[in-house]
Amino acid sequence: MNSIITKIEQKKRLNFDEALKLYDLDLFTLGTLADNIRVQMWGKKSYFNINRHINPTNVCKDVCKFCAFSASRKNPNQYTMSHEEILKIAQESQSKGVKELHIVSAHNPNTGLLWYLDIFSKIKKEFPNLHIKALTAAEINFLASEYNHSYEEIIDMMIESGVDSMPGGGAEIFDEEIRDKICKGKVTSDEWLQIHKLWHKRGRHSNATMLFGHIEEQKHRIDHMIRLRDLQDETNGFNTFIPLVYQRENNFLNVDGFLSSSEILKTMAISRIVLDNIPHLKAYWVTSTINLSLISQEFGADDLDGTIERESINSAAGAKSANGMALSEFVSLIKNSGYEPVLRDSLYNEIKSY
Ligand code: V47
Repeated sequence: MNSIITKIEQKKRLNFDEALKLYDLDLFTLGTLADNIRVQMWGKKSYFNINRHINPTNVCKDVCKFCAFSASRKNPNQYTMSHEEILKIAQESQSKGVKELHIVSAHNPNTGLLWYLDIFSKIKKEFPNLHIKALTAAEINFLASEYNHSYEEIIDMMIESGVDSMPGGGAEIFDEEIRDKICKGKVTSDEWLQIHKLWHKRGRHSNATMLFGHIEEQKHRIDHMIRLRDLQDETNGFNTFIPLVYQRENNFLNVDGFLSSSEILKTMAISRIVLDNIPHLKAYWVTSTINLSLISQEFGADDLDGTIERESINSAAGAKSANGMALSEFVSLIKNSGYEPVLRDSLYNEIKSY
């Protein structure tokens, strides 16, 4: 173990076996190693943005077992928003100071391709200052296969319609055996990585998530991180890594028990150490809880996402995030935890320090 610690201190890259061994370290040693990296990169700054999540439809062709958001036997309330409804939300958001719209839908085969894409041009035309972070690689894969387009064609249409960056959703866990058990039929791991690669090749940025705390093992998380690290070496297009803690209510996965907080913090810290080429690590308070996200700042995380305003995907599965958080509360929570809240834009340009 000492040789692994020395490697980390000398900023040398860890291989799969070394990274997996980090789970054997005690929490505080691991936290200190990750915190040293975080402080060297970002000092005591904790980034966030003022954002609004919009989930325009929950009608979905795919059946991911962990998902409580899509309309199904467990959630019979189907909805699909009109463009007018979405524009109204964009209008309200802008007037409240929102800087980013995070727009992610289910895979609805009934709307047509233009319903998905035209809304972005309409938003850009009326609200050119709002950053549009939209369409996961899973949605791009769905649109490409449903409407007979290549990934490149869908990506070009997104750019023409005004999408600025891509969110990190749909990555789940890359290991093919686990992926088959939790979301068979959806975008494959290679396809997810290929779509982000093509997006990065257009000079655009994206994020990457990892859904953990369900049926995967520690080795699958490390494998996931290393596949992302390999792609980042090629493209340098990922801004942020976001470990999402699995929420277990109202879905078909039947996982008993939650991950322990120390396992979540260890995974945060290991992510910071292993992903030496992805600049930011997000503690997404929606799935980690706000308290654990604040503690995660000492375990490598430098970003707490944002105020969110509305959230449907994780709150459907039990997260306490349906109504977001007030800006003043968010800022004082970060300050009171000993960090410097820094309002950022979607590409991490600093707007204001509190
Ligand atoms: O891809 C679905 C996850 C993701 C559950 O890019 C669940 O900045 C936990 O990707 N328990 C969507 N997670 C959210 C997402 C995201 C969130 C915040 C910021 C960014 C970003 C991206 O939510 C899905 C899926 O992995 N999810 N069900 C669940 N039961």
